[in-house]
Amino acid sequence: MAVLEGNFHQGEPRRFALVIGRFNDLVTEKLLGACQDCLKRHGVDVDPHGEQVDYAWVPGSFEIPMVARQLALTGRYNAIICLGAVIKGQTPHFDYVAAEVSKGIAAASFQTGVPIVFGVLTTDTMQQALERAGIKSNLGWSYAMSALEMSSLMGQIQALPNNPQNGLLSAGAAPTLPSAAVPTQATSTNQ
Ligand code: INI
Repeated sequence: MAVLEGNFHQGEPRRFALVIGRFNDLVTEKLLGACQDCLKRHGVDVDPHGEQVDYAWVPGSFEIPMVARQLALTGRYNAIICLGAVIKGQTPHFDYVAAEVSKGIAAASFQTGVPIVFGVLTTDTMQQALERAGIKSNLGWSYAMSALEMSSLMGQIQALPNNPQNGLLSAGAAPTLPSAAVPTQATSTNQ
């Protein structure tokens, strides 16, 4: 039997997508900076013209889940990191946006089998958001760590003996093809 535990170093190069909300970009750009720093220091080439990280900018957190799901369905990524900042205002708008982005990201991850990191701050004030995006700590770093760990863990699950998803990676697929994108095919195949 096995103990399954993700690690933070790259065995083989992995691919990541970052989905970033422009709304409150004072905060989201700081989350992005720490996220890139963490990935880079763990050996990931974060250059947008490179082979390992793609970036998708969306208007606000509400749009994050749809884009994250579409990216996950491409089968191109080992993990996706969503970065947003939802900050309470004078109206209930905050509640709608916060509820949809959290539910939507969870649903997208669950439906696609690709780890999608919930890197969306939900705070009462801009001060609280900034404290979590660089003034005190920067959660962007932790979100990148979660993506590294989860992509590694999912790779280990994929490699388990007798996993019916194993044989389904197409012969010509890139070695970095995330196994997580495969389960929908696996369920219809009797191996
Ligand atoms: N989007 C955010 O990312 N953070 C917020 O705090 C926010 N507030 O409070 O309005 C916000 N709204 C925009 C929303 O995400 C959509 O982009 C917009 O409603 C268009 O669909």
